Amino acid sequence: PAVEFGLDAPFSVEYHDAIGSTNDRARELAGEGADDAVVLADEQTGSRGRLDREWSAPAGGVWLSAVLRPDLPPAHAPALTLAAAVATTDAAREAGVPAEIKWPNDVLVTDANAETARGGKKLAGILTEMEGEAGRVSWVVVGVGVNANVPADSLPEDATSVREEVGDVDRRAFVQRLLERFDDLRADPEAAVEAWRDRSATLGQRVRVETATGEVVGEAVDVAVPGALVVETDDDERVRVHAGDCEHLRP
Ligand code: BT5
Repeated sequence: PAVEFGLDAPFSVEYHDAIGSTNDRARELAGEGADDAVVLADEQTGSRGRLDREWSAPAGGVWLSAVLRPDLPPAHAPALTLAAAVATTDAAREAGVPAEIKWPNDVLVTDANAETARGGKKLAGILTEMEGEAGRVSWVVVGVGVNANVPADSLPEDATSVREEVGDVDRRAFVQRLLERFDDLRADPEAAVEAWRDRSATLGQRVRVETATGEVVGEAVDVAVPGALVVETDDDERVRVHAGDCEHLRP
């Protein structure tokens, strides 16, 4: 059963020892009119990544989803994903893990062998879902999954955890820090984008992005408000990419 989590954060927190997916529960709460609510779980049994990919969420992680009702056009919602990525990166860094962000939503441990340019192992991911009406957002659910106190051998091969990198972290303090930082940035897309730039593993890299309308290859030169990646292609065209899987290529 859900219990209240004694957290001093600008969100009410509903805690579950185990749940299917915190994003699914958050969507349910959103449908009931919730606002500034967070669902947090120790373990998820049916969690999702983007494009319905599977997400491993064993006991000991930080699995949470925030329900928000921002007064925004849907096109501005990506800034919330960037804000969550920044908040997660900062919480990880404070826990002693050198983290950076791969566009748009992967938090990676900084690759000590920078020659590969591919980025380090994945520590956290973000899944943003929303519903809108008449050109405005009615609710957004921002789901954040952080491999906190979980053994790396219960994760996919390209993944790592806080435990694996530096040892266990105080999850309550971690969540508190993450939510406070997210709260600082969520109403300020410019600040979120600025902070995202500073923590980016993608800018300056040669990338291939799979978008719904085809593939874009070139150098990632900037991220623009509210969250588009700007890619300079080989024929010197600047293309804005709004969504898609991004791969760092060898230079
Ligand atoms: C993501 O998807 O990175 C978004 C993950 C969001 C998970 C959170 S947990 C709380 C909330 N509730 C949910 O049900 N979901 C959210 P994507 O970029 O599509 O990456 C998915 C891919 O990452 C998978 O195909 C695997 O290759 C890999 N993967 C799966 N589990 C992982 C893990 N725990 N750590 C690192 N990588 C993982």
